[in-house]
Amino acid sequence: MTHFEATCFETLDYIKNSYSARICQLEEEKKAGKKIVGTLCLFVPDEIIFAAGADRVILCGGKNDAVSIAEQYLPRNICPLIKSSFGSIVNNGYSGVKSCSHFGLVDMVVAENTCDSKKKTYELMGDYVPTYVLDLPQKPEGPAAVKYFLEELNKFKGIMEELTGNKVTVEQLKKEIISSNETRKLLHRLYDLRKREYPPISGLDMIKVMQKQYVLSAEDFKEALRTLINEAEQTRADSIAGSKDEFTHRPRIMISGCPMPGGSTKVPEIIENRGGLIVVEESCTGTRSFWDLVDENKDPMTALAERYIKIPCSCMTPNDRRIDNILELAREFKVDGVVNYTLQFCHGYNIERYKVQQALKNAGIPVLSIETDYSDSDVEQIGLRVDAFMEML
Ligand code: BJ8
Repeated sequence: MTHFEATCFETLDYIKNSYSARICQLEEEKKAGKKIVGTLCLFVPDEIIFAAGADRVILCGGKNDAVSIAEQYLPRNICPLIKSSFGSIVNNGYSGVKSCSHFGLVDMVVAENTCDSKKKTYELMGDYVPTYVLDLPQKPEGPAAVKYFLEELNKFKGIMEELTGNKVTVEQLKKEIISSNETRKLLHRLYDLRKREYPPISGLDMIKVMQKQYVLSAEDFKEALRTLINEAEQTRADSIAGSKDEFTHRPRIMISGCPMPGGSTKVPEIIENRGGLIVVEESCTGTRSFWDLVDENKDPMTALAERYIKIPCSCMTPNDRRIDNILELAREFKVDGVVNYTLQFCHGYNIERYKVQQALKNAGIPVLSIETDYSDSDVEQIGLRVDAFMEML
């Protein structure tokens, strides 16, 4: 038994094993005429998709096996997240081998102009699945950025209306904003439990839960969160599933950087198997996906534009908000050290590493930077560096 099997709640098993049930659900929805939208980035507001009566799945790839397929079409020196996502789409469409069943079910991909690798890949993706690209201002501060993004979101709303044949009403948007905010609040509650000295859930399990957000329906994810929180809240504050000793003296770690889509758990596994305890993730598979709520008292489209443009992605410049968030999270979650996690060839996060390291150094928080891909070739080497880092904390 690993240290963390002791943290498994029943709901965690349900969440981890929910993939096939979700595929059946999507197939049923399609038969009933519902449209399925695939997204690859947090900048695409779910609320607009749901308000149009469509369902959505998040298509970001985290598996290494699709990378080599993509490399037949794309350069090797782009990030594995893009290669994995594109490899799965190509594999589904042409070889007849389904690597990810939900790729074959989407009626449209809604993509976004973020990093160069993504936007150029989307041009190729359009040959395999109808693809709509949402544009973003790259300087996120100030009213001009919100105004531009609002115009883009209004165009996107029109695209969703065309796809589904349904009008997106103000009432429906407000309802979806409230519903998505409920999920965000539940995630806040779950993350609050991780602030305990002995969190009731390991970082690795939490990351697997966040990865399932990509696949599960919004309602099922919300329901699973409610049950998981109930189970977790019932654990004693001073123990983790009755195994207090296992958590004594474990350095509290924040992971910050690139997303970790489903299938990519290499670095968290190494950290927790070598004695660390991940208590928070500053990433798009962590706090960036739920931290800020959408204002429920404003015109819904304006509120969505204001909330989503604030996501501190490294494609934005300046992106000081991310640095502020990292420092704030480090304080709130009482972290002993930060693992700055980046994917190979992700220039945005790799360049931003310098600012992150400087800010953490000034705050007296140790940082370990790991740049990796989805393969297992560097597991030993990362393990040695993590060991040395843990010794320091
Ligand atoms: S909002 S982080 S989900 S773009 S890792 S593909 S940035 S080269 S995934 Fe992302 Fe949206 Fe930003 Fe979040 Fe490019 Fe970097 Fe690859 Fe990335």
